Amino acid sequence: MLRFLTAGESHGPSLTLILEGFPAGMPLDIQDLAADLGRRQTGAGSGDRMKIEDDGARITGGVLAGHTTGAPVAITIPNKDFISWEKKVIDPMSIPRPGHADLAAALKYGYPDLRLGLERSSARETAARVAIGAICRKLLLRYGISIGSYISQIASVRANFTGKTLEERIRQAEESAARCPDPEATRKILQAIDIAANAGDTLGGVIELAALNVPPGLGSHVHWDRRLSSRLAQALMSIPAIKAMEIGEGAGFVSGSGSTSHDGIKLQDGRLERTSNHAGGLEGGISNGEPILVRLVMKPIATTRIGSPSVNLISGESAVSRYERSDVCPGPRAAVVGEAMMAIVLAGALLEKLGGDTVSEMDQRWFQMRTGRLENMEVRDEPTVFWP
Ligand code: EPS
Repeated sequence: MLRFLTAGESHGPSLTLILEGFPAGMPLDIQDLAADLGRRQTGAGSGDRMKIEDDGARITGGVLAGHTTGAPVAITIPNKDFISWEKKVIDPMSIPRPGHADLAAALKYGYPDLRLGLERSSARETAARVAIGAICRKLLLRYGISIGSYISQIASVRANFTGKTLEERIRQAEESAARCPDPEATRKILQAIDIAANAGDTLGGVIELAALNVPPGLGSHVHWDRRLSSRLAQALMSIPAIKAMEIGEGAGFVSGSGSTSHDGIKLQDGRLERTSNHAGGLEGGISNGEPILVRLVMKPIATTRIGSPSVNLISGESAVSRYERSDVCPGPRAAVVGEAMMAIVLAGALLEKLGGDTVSEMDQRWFQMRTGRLENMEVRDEPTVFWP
C-alpha cells in the first residue's frame, strides 16, 4: 500500500515527509521535485511568503545511487522564513478567524494560543504533498499517464474553453498567470485579484483536474474504500479551503435523465469506445479508460485584511479577526496541489493493480493488463449457474 505522512509547522524549521510503499528501481533526484514545487509557488493571488521560500527539497532516505530502493522515501523542505520566527516572542493570538481552523482546533486541543493550531493548519503543508505528488507523477508518466489542471473560474469570472481539448487547456494554463487557459478570463481574473487585494479581501475559485491516458481497471466497485472515486474525494477534499468536489458532469447530472446522462459504448476498430465522458472516467468507482475529470471548489480563504466578526477569547468581547500574512487567491497554486493529490491516489491504485516490488515488475504486468479491446474481454456465451 502506498501511503505518506507529513510533519512540520508553517514557521518551524522544515517540513518532513515520508512516502512508504513506493517500488524500487525508479530513477529519482531532487530535480524531479523542483518543477512542481516551483509551480506551486507561482500564480496571481500568491502572498509575500512565496518571495521568501524557495522550496528546495532534500531527499534524506529511500533513494540510493539515484534510484528508489523500496525503503521509505524521506524528504525535508526547509522553511526559509524560520530565521525570522526562531526565538520570536509574540503576543498570543486570541481572536479566531471565522472560516479558519483557529476556533475549532482550540476547542479540540485546548490551545492556550490560537497560533498553535494555525501553525499546522496552514497550507504551508501542501508543499510536502506536492513533493510526494511529483514522485508519484514520475511513476505514472512511466506508463504514459499524465495529470494537469487549470482554473475555470475565480469569483464571478468564468473561463470559456469552447473548442479547446483537455491537452490544450492544460498546456495553455501553464502560460497564464492565473493558471487559466482563456486569455480574456485571465485578464479579468488578474483585475479581480487586484481589486480584492486592494480591498483587503480574498477570492475563491474553481479548479479542474484531468488525468489523461489512465488505463481501465484502477480502483474497484467491490468495497466502499476501494472505489477510486471515494479515494480521490478523500484526497482532494483534504486540500485546505476545498469545499466541494465534482466528478465528470457532477452537479450537472441533476438536470439530465438516465437515458441522456451516460456515455454510450461503441465498438471502433476493435476498441470499446465511449461517445462522451460525462462520467469523468469513473464508473462503479473504477477507471474506465476515459480521462478522469474532477472539479474542485475553493472557498475564498479566511484570512483577510478587512477581518470578520469574532470574539476575543481572553476578554470575551466582540472583536474583528486580525490579519496574518496570507494569499489573496490561492486557487492557481492550489491547482498544483490538486494535481499532486490526484497523482498520489492514481499511483497508489496503479501499484495495487500491477503489484510488484520494483518498477521492472510493474512494467511486465503493465503489458499484460486488459485494455479496452473487445478481444481482451472474457465474456462468454454460456449460461451461468449462480449458487450451484
Ligand atoms: C497560509 C498563510 C501564509 C501562506 C501559507 C499558507 O503563510 P505565512 O503566514 O507564513 O505568510 O503563505 O502558504 C505557504 C507558506 C505555502 O508555502 O504555501 C495559511 O494560513 O494557510
